[in-house]
Amino acid sequence: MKIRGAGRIARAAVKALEDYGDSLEVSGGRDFVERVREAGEYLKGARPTAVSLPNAINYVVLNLEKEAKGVEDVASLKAALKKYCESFVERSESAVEKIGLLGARLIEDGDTILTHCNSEAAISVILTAHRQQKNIKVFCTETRPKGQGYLTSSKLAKNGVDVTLIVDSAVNFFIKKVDQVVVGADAIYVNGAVVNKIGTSQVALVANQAKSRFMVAAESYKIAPKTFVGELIPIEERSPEEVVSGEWAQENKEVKIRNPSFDVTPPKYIDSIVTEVGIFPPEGIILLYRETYGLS
Ligand code: RUB
Repeated sequence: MKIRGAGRIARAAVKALEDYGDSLEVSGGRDFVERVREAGEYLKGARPTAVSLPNAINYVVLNLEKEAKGVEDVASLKAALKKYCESFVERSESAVEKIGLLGARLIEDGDTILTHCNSEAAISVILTAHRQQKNIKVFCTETRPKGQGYLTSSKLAKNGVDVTLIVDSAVNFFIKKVDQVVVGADAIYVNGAVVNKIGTSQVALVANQAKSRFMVAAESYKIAPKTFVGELIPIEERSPEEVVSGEWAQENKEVKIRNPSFDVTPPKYIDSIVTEVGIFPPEGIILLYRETYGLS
């Protein structure tokens, strides 16, 4: 939890893989690739829900494997690993900028926006609209239990945006004032359902009822390819200590505490998924999947 947000998690993982590869002392190319592959598998276990993490590792490792065929010189494989890690990081950072530009097109002057959690991509949309002189107001949910909304509201306010911090349970109270919800994603199902911070689906339900638009801002590498064959994305469950103090838990041992960190918002509650390669209705994500993974 020192590194939060699916995009940052993916970039941190490939940087760790690059450092690990650089520090490896091995005798041959095959050994090098094998050790990098193993380290990649280990890193993938760090955060089970953010599919950006395995997608980033796979991008680097598969490209390294291709380049490594017949190459035994470790120095040139280290250089290849560095090249692919850096190209992922660059692609990821530029995606956030492009999403900002595309998403801001859907924000109108005078709009009131609501965001949940702390998403670089969602913040990019909001800040781009603000920089384009659109007069916007933003509600940020607190995002219990980790309070990522404090980070988001602080960042937006420091950039001059008119921000109001609210508790998560106040979303329905304020929704009538909200023109558009903007959130990020940890993973996207091929059918356009979106996995994001716990509470996102509740916000979506409320927004749908109030006829507020619902935008997801997410890099294309958050599409989870395994969902094409019906696999589900695991939902990370964190420590009860994030929810209550140790002292309270001790005094109330009979109370069970659950702390799932993410939930799934069905496509019917989503108006647009803004990626760096275009804006899609949730039903259109399958096209992006086909383009990326080459299925005919
Ligand atoms: C963060 C979270 C974010 C997404 C998207 O959860 O749910 O909305 O990861 O973020 P946590 P980004 O704090 O538990 O990691 O757009 O930055 O990838």
